[in-house]
Amino acid sequence: MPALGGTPHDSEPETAMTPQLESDREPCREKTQSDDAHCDESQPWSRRAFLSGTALTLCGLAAGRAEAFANLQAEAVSLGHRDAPWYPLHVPTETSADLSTLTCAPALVDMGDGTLRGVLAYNGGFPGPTWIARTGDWITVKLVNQLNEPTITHWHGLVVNYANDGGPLLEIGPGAAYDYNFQIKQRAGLNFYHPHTHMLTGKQVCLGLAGAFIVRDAEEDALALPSGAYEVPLVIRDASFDNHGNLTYNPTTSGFNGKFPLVNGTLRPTLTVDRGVYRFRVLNGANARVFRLALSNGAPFTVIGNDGGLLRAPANVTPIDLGMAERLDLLIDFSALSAGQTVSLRCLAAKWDLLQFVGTGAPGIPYAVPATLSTIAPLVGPSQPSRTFTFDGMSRINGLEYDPYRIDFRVPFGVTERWRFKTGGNAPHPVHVHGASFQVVSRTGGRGKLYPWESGWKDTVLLSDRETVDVVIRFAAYQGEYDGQYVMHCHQLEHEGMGMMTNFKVI
Ligand SMILES: [Cu+2]
Repeated sequence: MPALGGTPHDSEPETAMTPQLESDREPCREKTQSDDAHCDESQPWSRRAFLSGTALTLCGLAAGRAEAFANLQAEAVSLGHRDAPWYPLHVPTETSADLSTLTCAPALVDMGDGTLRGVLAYNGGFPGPTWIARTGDWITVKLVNQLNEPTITHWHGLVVNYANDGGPLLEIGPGAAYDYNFQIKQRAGLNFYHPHTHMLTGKQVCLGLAGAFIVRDAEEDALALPSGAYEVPLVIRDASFDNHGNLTYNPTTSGFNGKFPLVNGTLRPTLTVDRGVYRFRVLNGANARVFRLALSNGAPFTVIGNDGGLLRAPANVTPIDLGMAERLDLLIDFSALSAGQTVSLRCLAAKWDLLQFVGTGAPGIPYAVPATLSTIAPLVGPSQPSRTFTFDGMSRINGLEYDPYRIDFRVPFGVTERWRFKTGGNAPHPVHVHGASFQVVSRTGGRGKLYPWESGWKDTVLLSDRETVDVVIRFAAYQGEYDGQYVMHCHQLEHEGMGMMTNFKVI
């Protein structure tokens, strides 16, 4: 694994990409009555909220908080400066498999700068608590909806039956609760829980409802990977504030495009690192942004895992395009980073420094990556596609917008199929399938190749403009008219909300 050099802390690198709030901020204006409704009603993709008159917003949560807004203005000015403040990376609270209640509610959180900002939170956390469970554990948790609109939680990456999958028809109203009860039957990996509420997913995720769900198993244990303080989840997303400094959801026709990045809900985060190897569990938690991840000194990442857990073998690679809802398991060796030196995790596409690492100079844990991480048998499917799905425009699959009551196709249980995903444009379309993981076998058109982080098992694959991607998939966990009902959809959440989703059953 390559060891990093760094940049002395006191010399500003020429290519620094400090997130700029000043030029991107929404114009200062007086709060008007329409502000209390701006999150929804004017947006055509929020047709459900429009129709129902649902008006959950953060807008009223901290209304009149002029003080917070003044702080934001002062901060925005300072950000044009090389001494822009960086704040310690927040690491979400961990919870074990036996968490009994998961409550969705508005909350005020500090994103690092001391200002309390309105978000929607799971158990008060932004992101929500990081679940740490093991294969075989049972999850028995009550979801409590303290929002003023429906919600339901989906366990992205966890293979569960219909009743536990959090699909759009399972939503619960304000004040209601939903009982989940399922066993984790899959291998170790980083998963992602978030609302999957019909036509409200994009808004609820954007306003803060998301968290990491880590599964561990004996295979992973045997690798003795960096752990404790040396294993850090990184939930990366973009965000925008309203005039009161609260998170806001203001998508355009091309999706929500936040003005600045957050990692684990922290503005301009910094993490002090010892001279050793760290394991980062990375999730793209954005609604509509692909991150092109790289380190500021050009060193490659060592990728050891992705959506579905460990890869067969580590891969040293940079940059990495990480689509929405995709995950990475990365090792970074900071053994060459001396006290006070910095190196940053960047998004080359947005020209943002996402996270600044600052060396402590203290000895860390060395780690030699094994040449083989896992045994992954290739899933052998047909040479020709069993089914083809075209992702049309911004709202259709095979020409159809989502209808929660229409079953579009049925898949035989236990049979290996080859699914083809195609698009002519309006990408990125990260295609996510519920109910099974798949293996990506080809990409033609567009980027024209597969990448090391797409090997092994995946549940989300990035489809860029004019690409055709084939995956091999086999549903072998749940089946039946009820238990076997799942969705497949685009994880550009505004596309999903507009209808780029389909129902199917595993029979
Ligand atoms: Cu899409």
